[in-house]
Amino acid sequence: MPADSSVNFSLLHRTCKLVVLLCFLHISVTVFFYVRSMDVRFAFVQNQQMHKTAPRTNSVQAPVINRTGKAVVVPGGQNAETPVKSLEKCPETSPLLVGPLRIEFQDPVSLEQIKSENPNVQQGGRFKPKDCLALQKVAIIIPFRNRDEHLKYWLYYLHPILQRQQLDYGVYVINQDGDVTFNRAKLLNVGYTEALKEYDYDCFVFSDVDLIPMDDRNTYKCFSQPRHLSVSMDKFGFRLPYNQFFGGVSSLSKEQFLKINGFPNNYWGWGGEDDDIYNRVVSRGMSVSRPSGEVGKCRMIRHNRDKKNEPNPQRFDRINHTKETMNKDGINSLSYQVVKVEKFDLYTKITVDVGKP
Ligand code: UDH
Ligand code: NGS
Repeated sequence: MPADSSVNFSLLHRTCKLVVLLCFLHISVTVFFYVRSMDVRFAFVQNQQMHKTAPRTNSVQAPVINRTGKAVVVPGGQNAETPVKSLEKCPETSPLLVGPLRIEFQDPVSLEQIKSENPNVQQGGRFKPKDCLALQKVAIIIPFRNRDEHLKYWLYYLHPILQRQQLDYGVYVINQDGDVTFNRAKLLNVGYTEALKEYDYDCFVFSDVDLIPMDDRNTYKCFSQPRHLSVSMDKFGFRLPYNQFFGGVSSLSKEQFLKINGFPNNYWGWGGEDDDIYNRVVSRGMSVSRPSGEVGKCRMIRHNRDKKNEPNPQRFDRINHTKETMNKDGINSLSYQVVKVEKFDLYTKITVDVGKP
């Protein structure tokens, strides 16, 4: 081999070595920066996720009221003075309302279905909005015996409505034990008393189990005067049967309820107890507030007269004497025995012995 070709070869060899070395260096530097950028990206994603989940963790905690009167949510263990997220009050009119609703009772509904469609309802039928502070704490009291099919429709329709109304609410089914004559008003008094043992409710909605509102603008809350909500029922051709009618669904604040000494305890059987409540309201200088006929439309689930709830022959005499009897017959003279309290997924059932006529 000639000498100059051997020099050329050695030069080529060295050049190749250098190129390979440079390539290796280049790859190392690229890999180094790539791995570093992955670390940063991972940390960023982790950080983002923490930010996303943090308010959810906070929102299940009870808000406290700070010195400015604003509710703040504080994470457990931290100084209560450190505001993390403040819950604004919910608006006067919920932005979630949709207006008229289609209500029908042809297809059966199951409790499992209702539960899965209302994942935010807590055990015992409790709910409060996550993103704002509800304006009222409402206990919904249902007088009950042997109407499980009606109760399913009630839960099916009312839970979504009440959540859209942004209420802090609980559902209490007051089940009359035994088979003595039914006493609707006394059961409602029991519901008021028992619900208050559980939570500081400031408003009470008393609803028959078979009445469903046809418009979610008919808010199940309290007003400056006792409210009658079931003002245009399908069975009365969507109008009031008479001006003083206060039956079906009504609401009273705690203050209004106490002002009338609650409801009468001695109306056994069907009829008149709602007229007595109306008399109590007006005799204490209050009036009845109502939604419009359009917003107050509701449907009743058709049924036959229940056993042990025959028309009460004493009702006419009793409603003629409300003024004289209301001070000693009411929440101040209520006596009953709780037989059982059951916390179901969608409601609290309280079985009570209300005595006999
Ligand atoms: N209730 C029960 N079980 C009873 C009786 C009454 O759960 O055995 C409750 C229930 O919430 C009902 C409310 O009390 O919605 C009022 O009951 P009601 O049956 O006195 O009043 P309603 O207007 O029916 O529902 C009146 C008799 C209808 C007879 C119709 C005949 N076609
Ligand atoms: C009145 C009853 C009320 C009852 C209303 C509607 O006559 O308790 O009918 O009844 N008052 C008296 O009997 C004194 S309903 O047709 O919904 O069953 O709420």
